[in-house]
Amino acid sequence: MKIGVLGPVGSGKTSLIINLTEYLVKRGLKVGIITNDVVSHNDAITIYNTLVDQKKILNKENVLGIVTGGCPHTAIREDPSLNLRALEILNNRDKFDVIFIESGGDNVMSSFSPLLADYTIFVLDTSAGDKYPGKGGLGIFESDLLVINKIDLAPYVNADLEKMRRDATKVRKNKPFVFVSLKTGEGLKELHSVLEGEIKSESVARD
Ligand SMILES: Nc1nc2c(ncn2[C@@H]2O[C@H](COP(=O)(O)OP(=O)(O)OP(=O)(O)O)[C@@H](O)[C@H]2O)c(=O)[nH]1
Ligand SMILES: [Mg+2]
Repeated sequence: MKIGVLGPVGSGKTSLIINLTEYLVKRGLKVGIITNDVVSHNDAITIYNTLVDQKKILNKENVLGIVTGGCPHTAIREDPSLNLRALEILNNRDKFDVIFIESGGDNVMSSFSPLLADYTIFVLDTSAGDKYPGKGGLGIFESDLLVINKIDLAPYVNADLEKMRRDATKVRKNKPFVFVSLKTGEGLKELHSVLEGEIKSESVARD
């Protein structure tokens, strides 16, 4: 299953992928990761340092970093050729249950080409205030799962989580969303159970 993770700069995409990979690997799943950065390999290096070097739960061959050199949005939608090639390379290396693809930090209109992702997670940052998700945007409307992250920071920016809940319910209609803090662990149980359910139904549909 290919899971695309996208959202604004610094919202917690890499932190989310690290957390989810740890969770899934502990449950016996094989996970690969592709990161997109605009001008660096920063995210791939963070993932390598955490999951390969420190925690030793991933082989280094399971992580590929792409430098898009331009608009991150283009690399996951209009011209996904670099990411398609990265997927091909990973799939030639091993048989993965899940491959995460992290987009470079982008705006609320970004979305994944269906060629790249079977399932998409849009990550919002509560410390940017409570105006989103209410202001909307393609990624917020259409992602399969909206993760409203950094709720531990809400009091510092007067972000009203109930307003965010009402707005998310309204703009996403019946699509799911979860409130989490990747720092304190709040909400992660719900996030893990939503994701596990999706992975199970995808694998039943495939078999
Ligand atoms: N307080 C707090 N900090 C968080 C949380 N999640 C992530 N962070 C911090 O936010 C910063 C950015 O997190 P990343 O995971 O790198 O965000 P990103 O979306 O991958 O960033 P880019 O790839 O650069 O767009 C890091 O310093 C994280 O430690 C959270 O729930 N609470
Ligand atoms: Mg990142």
